[in-house]
Amino acid sequence: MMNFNGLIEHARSVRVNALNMIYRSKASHIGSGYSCVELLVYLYSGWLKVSPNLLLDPNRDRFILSKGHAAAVYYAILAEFGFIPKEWLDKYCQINSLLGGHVDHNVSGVEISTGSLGHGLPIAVGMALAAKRNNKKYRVVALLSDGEMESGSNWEALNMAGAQKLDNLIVIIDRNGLQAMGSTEQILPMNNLDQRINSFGCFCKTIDGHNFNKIHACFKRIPFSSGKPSVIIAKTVKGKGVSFMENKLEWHYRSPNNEQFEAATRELKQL
Ligand SMILES: Cc1ncc(C[n+]2csc(CCOP(=O)(O)OP(=O)(O)O)c2C)c(N)n1
Repeated sequence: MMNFNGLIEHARSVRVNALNMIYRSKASHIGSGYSCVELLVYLYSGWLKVSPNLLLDPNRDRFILSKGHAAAVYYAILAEFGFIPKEWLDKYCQINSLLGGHVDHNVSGVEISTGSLGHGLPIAVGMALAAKRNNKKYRVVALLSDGEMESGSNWEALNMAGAQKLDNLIVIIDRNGLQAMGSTEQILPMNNLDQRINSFGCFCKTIDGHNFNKIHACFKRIPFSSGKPSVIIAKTVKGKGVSFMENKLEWHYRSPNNEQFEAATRELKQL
């Protein structure tokens, strides 16, 4: 049985660390990171069969953060779960730091570099196909943003994943409804996203992406259907955890000033 209190504590710690990193370096994408904290904490708290000792194990599960601009939160996750030293976070986005503003595979625990949207899922499909061909049991998880579903490469990849019956592939779409310059619905509506995904031979479920009970209930059932990729549309809130950032477009690029940093720190302590 999982201890959800422990997971909530990890989520708080990751949000605090990412806030410090982004404030210190005047970097961006805090809202993008905050929307996927619970999903990442859940995956790294035990669901993924990967650990700092298993980095080169050919049977390890593979995780790809396709929305590589959420690097601050992902690096905070890697530090939280022992893949990199916590002190490295202090140098995030600074000269001579290994930790830059987009996810880099030179960092221990990172499978592939990401940041140019639309590439994570096609690579994940290749990895999942390789597992099937080589009779390996590992699973491949790709976490995408919703705006990223505007890239045709993702639909090509889903089409292939369904056709190849990749039930070792798990796709999570961080459905926070906002992208860089507006809402996803203003920029390119995603009508019937779940039905469109299912029509490619995948099995899609929609969950609350911040609720550990719901996330756990969903992940226990993977694969949702034998012979089909499992796709999770995780309904999330961009900027989740800090009231004045939640669902606010400007927190895609904005970096907190002193007052905002202090107010956010106070709120995160009370969560
Ligand atoms: C191929 C490509 N084009 C443009 C960008 C610039 N860019 C960075 S984040 C972003 C959109 C963010 O919205 P979304 O993809 O929904 O992610 P969110 O941060 O909301 O989770 C864009 C267009 C990019 N990283 N890659």
